[in-house]
Amino acid sequence: MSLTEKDKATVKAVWAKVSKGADVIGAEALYRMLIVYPQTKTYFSHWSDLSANSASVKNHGKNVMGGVALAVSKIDDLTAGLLELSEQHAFQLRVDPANFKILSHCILVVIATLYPKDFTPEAHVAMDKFFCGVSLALSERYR
Ligand code: HNI
Repeated sequence: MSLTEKDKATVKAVWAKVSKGADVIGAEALYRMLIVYPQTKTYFSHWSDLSANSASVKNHGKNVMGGVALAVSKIDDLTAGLLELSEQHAFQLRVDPANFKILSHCILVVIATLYPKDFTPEAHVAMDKFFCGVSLALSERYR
């Protein structure tokens, strides 16, 4: 499953193209997760408004994509690079790690819909492997 040097280069190239739209990707992916996998709404019951483009969804979408940007910068050692985020999700936020795959999938779908030309099969497989690595790294502290 580990990313090859070619995968890493592809992820960085895709990220260079889409990162300027990171806030929009984050908000849309988060909203999509809440609609398609409504069980995920339990983690956000303290928000007053879970609708598309609400301040909470926009703000948290931005936070999540900040985490993805961090992951791209730590792509050579995702486990160490995301350890603090893993710690937070495991012990403070208590998010079931199965949900990392769910949100990763939603981010992938949104990138595909917003950047169809850049989302080639090669980009798809590299990004899929990257998000698998991110999900695994975020699950580290649950062990
Ligand atoms: Ni997640 C907070 C990154 C998946 C529920 N999350 C954060 C923060 C970052 C982040 C960054 C802000 C931390 C801080 O305040 O210092 N989360 C990520 C990343 C992924 C992810 C990179 C996966 C790609 N988080 C998930 C999933 C859920 C989730 C799948 C639940 C379904 N995260 C939360 C919650 C918070 C959170 C809840 C606190 C938000 C708040 O407003 O209270």
